[in-house]
Amino acid sequence: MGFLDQLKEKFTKKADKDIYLSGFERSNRLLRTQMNNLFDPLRQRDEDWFEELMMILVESDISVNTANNIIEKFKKELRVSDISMSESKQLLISIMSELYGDFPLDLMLALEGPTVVLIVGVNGSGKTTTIAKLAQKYKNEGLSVAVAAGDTFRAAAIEQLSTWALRIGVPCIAGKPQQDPASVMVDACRYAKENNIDVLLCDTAGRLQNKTNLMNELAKMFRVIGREIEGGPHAIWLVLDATTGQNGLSQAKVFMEATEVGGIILTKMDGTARGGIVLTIKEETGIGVIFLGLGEKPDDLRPFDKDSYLYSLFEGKEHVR
Ligand SMILES: Nc1nc2c(ncn2[C@@H]2O[C@H](COP(=O)(O)OP(=O)(O)OP(=O)(O)O)[C@@H](O)[C@H]2O)c(=O)[nH]1
Ligand SMILES: [Mg+2]
Repeated sequence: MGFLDQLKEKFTKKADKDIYLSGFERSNRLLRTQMNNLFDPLRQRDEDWFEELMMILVESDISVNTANNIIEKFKKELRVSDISMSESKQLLISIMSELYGDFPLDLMLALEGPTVVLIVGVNGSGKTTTIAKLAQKYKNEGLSVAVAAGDTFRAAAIEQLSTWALRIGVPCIAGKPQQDPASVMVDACRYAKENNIDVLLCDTAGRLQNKTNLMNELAKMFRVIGREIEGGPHAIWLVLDATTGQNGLSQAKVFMEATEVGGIILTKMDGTARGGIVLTIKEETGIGVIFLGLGEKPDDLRPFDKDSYLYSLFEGKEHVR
């Protein structure tokens, strides 16, 4: 069985397949058409063909570096085996899968006490909405959840998170506008310990006025969280707006320098984002995508699944019955 058939077999059994397909539809339609033309059995794999492949990959938001790596590996494998067009498409996908590798998929809960998750990322990337989604997810899983409004920079941010918390039915620990976010974290950690909260999700401000300020503010938050709760924060997740593509990635790198980001949540994948960004992020930062945001509602969060992702990238709706 070829790699694509294996993916299809795995994919058709997944509970999330419809969401993946409809969520990714807009992102991947163009890529799929281009790939189908490229892998037409009547075409020759000459230099022009590889150039076209390079362009398609780069247009799908795979960085030039990553695309070069993929094509180099692809050419090397093709040199040792003379295979048909459709087999070579499978080979390409398997190379992309291998390149992505494997990455932990969800939160590791602390053995004892609350597990603290800090959500960071630039303005408007979707941090607060993602916290609402995560709160809903962990609550659905039977865990006790609280959220902390660590973005005291904008008054509206506190209101936004507390409104979500009320709707989802989880407590929200908030301070006053302009209050030191670290002091909100202290209150939130104490609340979590006293109330046997399993997962504390902390929102942060996304402004990036300068790197030193950002680093200092985040460092202070870590310090106080660590002081209140052993081992905390247990996870630092970076929220990245997929529609900003490689531009967003370079902004994200600033956060990665400032903090130990352990995973990425890629939002707005339901829009016009191009799917290749997932591979670029992993290749350029070594950090994998844990969740995908596929809409604005608390239910619109899906664990990232490599097989489903690759399958919907290359095949899409018309191939799944
Ligand atoms: N379509 C879509 N919209 C999203 C998604 N995630 C967030 N949004 C929207 O993006 C906008 C910004 O989201 P927020 O959650 O406020 O972003 P933020 O990072 O907290 O922004 P700041 O607090 O200003 O730094 C809102 O209109 C959200 O509804 C997603 O997965 N899909
Ligand atoms: Mg926010």
